[in-house]
Amino acid sequence: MKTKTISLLTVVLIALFLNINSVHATANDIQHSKTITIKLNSMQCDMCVEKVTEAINSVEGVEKVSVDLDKKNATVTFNSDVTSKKAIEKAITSAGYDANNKKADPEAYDNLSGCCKKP
Ligand SMILES: [Cu+2]
Repeated sequence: MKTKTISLLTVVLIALFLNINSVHATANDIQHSKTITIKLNSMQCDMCVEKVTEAINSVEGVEKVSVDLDKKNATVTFNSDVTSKKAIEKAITSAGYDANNKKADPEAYDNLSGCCKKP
């Protein structure tokens, strides 16, 4: 009987410990997760959306990307321990698109399809 009580207590303690740990991990993730909006003024069409999304997703540490063609911006959630706004902007300009006040890489821009170039 006594052994049973102890083992039950152990199970409860382990469960409690695991629970505390997972709550802690979640709080930690939120702390290091950052969401920013990047202006994408040179985007023209759905192909641009695809390319920009792909470029942002290729950055290690990016957790969530949503590119809006009408608003001409991207909402990006990333782990600020792994990457930065600057690194994400660089990935976009390297793909041939303007990102915030940073201009597209001219060579990458030249290689874009005609429909993706500024009118
Ligand atoms: Cu396009």
